[in-house]
Amino acid sequence: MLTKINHIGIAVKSLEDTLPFYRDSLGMAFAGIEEVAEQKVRVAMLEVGESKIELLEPTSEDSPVAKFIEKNGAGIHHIAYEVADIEAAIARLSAGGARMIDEKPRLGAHGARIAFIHPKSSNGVLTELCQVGH
Ligand code: CMX
Repeated sequence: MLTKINHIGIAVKSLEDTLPFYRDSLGMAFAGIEEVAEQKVRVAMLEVGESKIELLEPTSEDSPVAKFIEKNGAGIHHIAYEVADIEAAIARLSAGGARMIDEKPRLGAHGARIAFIHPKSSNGVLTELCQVGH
């Protein structure tokens, strides 16, 4: 069902303050910044081989990422796995008793179709399914 790790999401207070470490010190390829208004985040994408690191900066106090930082501080926020057929993956997880935050896919950064699994039913790790393309 899963084809690879698409990205790891890292919650940060400021993209501008954090980017130099990932882009310049670690030498990751910087692929740009995108605002995902629906999620109230600004996202910086960095490429590591086939996988990506997504730096997530909240754009408002009621962003899920702002709430996460307030509780835990900056750090790893979620892991995203790529799937070939997101509807089939959601159906299989739901049938197995997983609690889906998104019962239907929605649009994430770069036009990917995404759906989150609640961390309470994925061992404390917020987990994203991600279908790139169609
Ligand atoms: N990883 C692990 N656990 C998390 C978590 C995370 N990222 N975010 C919240 N939790 C835990 C909390 O610690 C809390 O646990 P306890 O009850 O044991 O204290 C529980 O989940 C409930 O958390 P909360 O702070 O009360 O927050 P909410 O229930 O309001 O929301 C969640 C939590 C996961 C449902 C919400 O953040 C969500 O819908 N997330 C998916 C969307 C998202 O994260 N978008 C940002 C990224 C967008 C992108 O990548 O494009």
